[in-house]
Amino acid sequence: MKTTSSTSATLWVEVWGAALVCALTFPRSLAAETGADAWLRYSKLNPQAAEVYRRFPDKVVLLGDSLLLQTAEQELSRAVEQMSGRALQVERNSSAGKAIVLGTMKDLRALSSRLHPPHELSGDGYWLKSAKIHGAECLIIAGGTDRGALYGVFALLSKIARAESPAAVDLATMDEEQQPYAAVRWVNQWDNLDGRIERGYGGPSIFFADGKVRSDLTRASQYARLLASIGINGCTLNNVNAAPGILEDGFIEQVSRIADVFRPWGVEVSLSVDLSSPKVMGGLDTFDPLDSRVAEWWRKRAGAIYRRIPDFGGFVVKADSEGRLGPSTYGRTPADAANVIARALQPHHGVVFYRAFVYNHHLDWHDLKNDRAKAAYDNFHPLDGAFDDNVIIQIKNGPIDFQVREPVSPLLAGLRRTNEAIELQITQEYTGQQRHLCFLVPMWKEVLDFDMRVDAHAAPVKDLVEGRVFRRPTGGLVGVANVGMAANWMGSPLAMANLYGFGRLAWDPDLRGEKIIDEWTRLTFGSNPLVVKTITAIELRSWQVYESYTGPLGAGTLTNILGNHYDPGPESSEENGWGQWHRADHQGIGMDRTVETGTGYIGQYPPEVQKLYASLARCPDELLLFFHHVPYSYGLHSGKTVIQHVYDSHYDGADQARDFTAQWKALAGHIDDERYRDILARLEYQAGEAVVWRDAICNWAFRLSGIPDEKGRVGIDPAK
Ligand code: GCV
Repeated sequence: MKTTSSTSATLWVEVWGAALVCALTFPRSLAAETGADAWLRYSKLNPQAAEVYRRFPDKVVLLGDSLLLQTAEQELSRAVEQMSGRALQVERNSSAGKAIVLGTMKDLRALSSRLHPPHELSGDGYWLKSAKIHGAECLIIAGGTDRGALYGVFALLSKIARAESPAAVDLATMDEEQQPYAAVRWVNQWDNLDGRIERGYGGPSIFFADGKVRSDLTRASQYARLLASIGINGCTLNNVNAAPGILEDGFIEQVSRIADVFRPWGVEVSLSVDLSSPKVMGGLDTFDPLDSRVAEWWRKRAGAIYRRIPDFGGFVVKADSEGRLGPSTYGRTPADAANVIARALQPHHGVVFYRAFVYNHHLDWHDLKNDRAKAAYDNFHPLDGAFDDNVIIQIKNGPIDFQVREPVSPLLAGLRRTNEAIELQITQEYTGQQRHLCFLVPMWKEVLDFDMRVDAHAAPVKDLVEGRVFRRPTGGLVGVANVGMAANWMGSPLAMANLYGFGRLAWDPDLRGEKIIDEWTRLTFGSNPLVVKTITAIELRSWQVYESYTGPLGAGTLTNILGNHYDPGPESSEENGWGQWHRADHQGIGMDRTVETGTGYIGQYPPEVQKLYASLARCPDELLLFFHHVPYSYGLHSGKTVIQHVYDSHYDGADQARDFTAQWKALAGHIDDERYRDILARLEYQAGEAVVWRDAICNWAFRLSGIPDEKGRVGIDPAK
């Protein structure tokens, strides 16, 4: 740590001035660019921005010496130096002179009792405040916790890097208090111990290779920094389809090395566990959760982990799902299984995320009453109140499986006495696998804002998962991230907007999608107005464009579900036990999920939502085929028939995908060549794939319906 004493404000200006020259002659955005820095590039400031910040203090006063505060100071110093060329001096616990004062609220009160934010900071919140301390103008960065102080540093740096308006970062007026919306802001990685990542499109695991933890954890440490910068506080390292060996002593030892590189960033590590571990790796003859030997086994394993990793977060469990063993083997419930593990973790303050993704994938498709969408609610609603307080039920946003459009899972409103977290998928499994552009924040916003109308009162999903509606002690958001060794983390530079957006929404679900993508674009590509306008416009359209050529009207993503979850393959969903049916035949299309004539799924929602979806007159077009089976000639609210909508949306979508390429070309010379060419190639590829999708789905729909396209693009109109 640097401990030099003083540098004058003049030097600040001068060094900043030198940085300007540099910025004019060699802007970072035209330098070699791998995308590895993601949104933490800290490019040299442009002259206007530099002018705004030149009055900032040149000294940091650190109120404490915790690991996290040291990280916060180092991040601040490094970024300021990178952006301005100026080295900050660091002092400890001194309060003399103009300074950036960095610490917790507790430390700050000890320094000056009259300084307090408008609302008491709790947990990981922070306060950025310009104030006089002992007569000197200071900028305070205070956290409710050490981690909150780190978040405050990242927030300030983001403002500077985005070159926000002078008013927003004016030293004399700054006063911003932020509190995270949800306590749980976690990511899951689906990394296998052999280094492959299930549904990962950014290369092999940054944690594991050849059955071991990697010896070089540089990337893991960089990932923790990225996560911390957007307020993520937990990361599950391995696939929910977990290998039992992860709990062996030797492996725990290895995992502790990952925890060591995550700790300075305040990101807790956790592990996915296999429920059959007590038998498969522990040598018992059972894994029955009600057997006392099994309880003791989990207790001992938890103890072994916490001895090595005192800040370990907890376990994630996938059981009785897609071939995984679970409590049903012994006639036990998910509550029995979750609680036996929760009780082992409880003395150490760990939590269990028990996934609600429990369903039968051998459903009889002949039976029109069968419905996979009902599974989560059917399995978990009857157990409401039976889970211990350190259990969190992790619920996918929709009732099927991360399709391009689904209604929200009714289970989100179906647990009043149980903690819950919503699981969102950042990695684009069903949404183009990072080869198609699909910015998911607009979709997640719709999900989080959806009002479940519980007991006839407003109950948006964001409030349900955070625990506000039913006054639960904890809850939040979990995102399946699956970054990998690819230099740009996710395989595509533009896909990183989804990871950024997830973190920002977990921190504040009320942020507008436009604001999130504007922030991300400025941090990732700089603030050139043409660049910002073009990238934000493309990203904001991308989900709807992808939807329009892959899965319109709520029919699900019409992809090959038996293979790669990527190519068009609508027939693969039908006539098998997986239950992702569209029930498309020569008469009509869609799943009848009404209570009266269908599967009864709609009955799982609170009454007002039931009414919305049950009524053909009110059901929104974009979910029509999720809830109703209708003839192809059925008239939508838009005035089109279902079949004409399918044709039109596929042609529109493919056209818009082609337009993305044209829009992108306007950026030639305005961003670095590497990313310009990489993204252009991706968009050109996507435009071609959109045509493949368009033709495959339109021909399939024509073959089934026999109804030609009014515009003569699909099939042959016998009348002409
Ligand atoms: C990790 C889907 C995916 C699987 C995934 C599963 C889950 O079915 O295709 O790869 O398994 O969801 O979320 O458990």
